[in-house]
Amino acid sequence: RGESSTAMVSLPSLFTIERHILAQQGQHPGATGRLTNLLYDIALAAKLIARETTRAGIANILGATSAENVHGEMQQKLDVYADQVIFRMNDHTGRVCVMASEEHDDLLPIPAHHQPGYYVLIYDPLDGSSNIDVNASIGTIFAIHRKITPGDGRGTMEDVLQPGSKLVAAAYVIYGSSTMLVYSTGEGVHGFTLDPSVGEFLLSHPNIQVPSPGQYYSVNHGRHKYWSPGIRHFVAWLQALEDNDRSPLENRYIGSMIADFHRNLLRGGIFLYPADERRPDGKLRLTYEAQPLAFIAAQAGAYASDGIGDILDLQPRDLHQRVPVFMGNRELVEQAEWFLQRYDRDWLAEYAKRR
Ligand code: P6P
Repeated sequence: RGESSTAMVSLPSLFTIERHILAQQGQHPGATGRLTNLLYDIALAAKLIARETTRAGIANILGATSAENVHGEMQQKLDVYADQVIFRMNDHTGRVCVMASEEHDDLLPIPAHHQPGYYVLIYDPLDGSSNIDVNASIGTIFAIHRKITPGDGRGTMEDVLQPGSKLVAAAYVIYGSSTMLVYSTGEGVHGFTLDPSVGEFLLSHPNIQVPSPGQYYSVNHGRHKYWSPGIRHFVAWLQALEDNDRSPLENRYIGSMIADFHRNLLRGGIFLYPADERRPDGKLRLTYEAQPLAFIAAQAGAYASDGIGDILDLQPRDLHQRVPVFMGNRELVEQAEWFLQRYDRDWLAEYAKRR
């Protein structure tokens, strides 16, 4: 008989997201497990959406539906699928008191026959969906608040429109060459890669911290003619046009915010979608795009600004309000703030009235 081998089989890091979430809960003695279970539900929704995104071409869910979403954008079928999966995964668990989605004008109440819960779930089911048909990376974004209105009934708009600094947790999923889920509950930022063969998100990027100095900048140069003087000067600074003893940053822009944000988080850099002549408040949405990513950025040692100050300090006025966005290494974002202060005082004064 051969020697009995005592060598352990080499197992990949089998630290699943469920185990990680449970371990994080363990660090909060008073934790009830409600947030833990909500995060489990989010991870499961992400697996279901990931399965469809990889099958989009085969499952003939490419292409737009005949429906338009609240912003008049043609709804891609995968958008609709992702939106419904997330809602149905959370409408009956008794963990959520109200939901809100990029795809719906108004709040999504918990159905009358289900018990409402303690958390508020706001989400962008499939950001960058215009990239589905060209097979570019797309993403899902989640923001989780506590219910703040009295009583244990259904949540209201007041529960949804809270500053990002009040977030309990935030997460994004990026459906790219692999599917990753990145989340934070305020205890650092942790990335998990989906192993489709076992259907598990396995810890692959523990304690993500943005590297410094940043190497990349992500902006849509096609909008240069609409940019303010401050933005033009800032982008020229990023390109080191006037500065012979400084190297330019590399430009990378996919046009899918999650993909651009994720690269800058892992490699160091800045993603910006500034206000311009055609978009006086920028393009990106505060409650389900900028706030959750600003929460994650802050937990990863990075910073997110609207050009004046920390996005986490903004008090949302409207569920779908837009906000200028500068997210990444603090020194790069603060440099953008400096150029706006130096060259765009009129725009800043106008914007500050709406802020
Ligand atoms: P533009 C995708 O439609 C999106 O909302 C973000 O994901 C992305 O960063 C941005 O719009 C791209 O906008 O104007 O550069 O095409």
